[in-house]
Amino acid sequence: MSEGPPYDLWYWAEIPGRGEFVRLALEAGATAYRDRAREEGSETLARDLETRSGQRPFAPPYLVAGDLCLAQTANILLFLGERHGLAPADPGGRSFAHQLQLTVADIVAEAHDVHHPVAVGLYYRDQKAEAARAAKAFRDERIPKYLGYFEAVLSDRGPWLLGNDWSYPDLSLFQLVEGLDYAFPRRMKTLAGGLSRVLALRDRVREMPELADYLASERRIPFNEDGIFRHYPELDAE
Ligand SMILES: N[C@@H](CCC(=O)N[C@@H](CS)C(=O)NCC(=O)O)C(=O)O
Repeated sequence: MSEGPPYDLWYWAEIPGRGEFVRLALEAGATAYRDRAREEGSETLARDLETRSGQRPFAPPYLVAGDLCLAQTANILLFLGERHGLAPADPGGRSFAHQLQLTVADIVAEAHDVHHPVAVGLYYRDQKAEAARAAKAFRDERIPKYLGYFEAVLSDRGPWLLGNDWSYPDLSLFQLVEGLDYAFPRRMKTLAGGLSRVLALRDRVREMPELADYLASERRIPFNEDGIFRHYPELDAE
């Protein structure tokens, strides 16, 4: 079985979305990959997804590594982390990295559901009243709870989530904070005082030499209102 790089990453071409968590790990690990839907379009991705069988993905992102096809963002990162040294190799560290990534996945899903609280298949404009209620709870309770958790992890260890070296959950926490800042700038400003370690980590990732070229490139897709983190001013507040 051959599953080493170069890899094929499949993710919607128009949004950073969940694909970005994988992309950041591939980029920071200097791993060769093709971003297939960016090259060939999201229709090609939809066709590719339809024709897969066996260990088939439910939804993008998925990563094709030789004979392997891996889906679920945290699962892909577990694989890349192990294969490319982007996480500790010991069982405790490896598992804690995965645990942190799954926690990021949870808040990412909640951030999405703020603008789609009734149904994924409906437009935001068809669920605006429910979204306003969901946004208030997300802003008031969930953002502080999740980011407070990461703040506590960083105060136990630091300066990175797993201690002295960066690992893939750091890249994901960076992307999460960037996304929340984009979607909820007023709320994030209010919370900033209690999140000094999380925000310092965000800045540290932003300055990583391994990511400098990528973050300055057109490969890095800006947040937008088709993605997971959407800036609807009516859903933000202090
Ligand atoms: N739990 C999965 C979620 C995957 C997912 O929801 N992908 C979205 C794009 S970010 C999608 O295309 N979903 C299609 C669908 O749910 O029907 C992960 O973390 O990768």
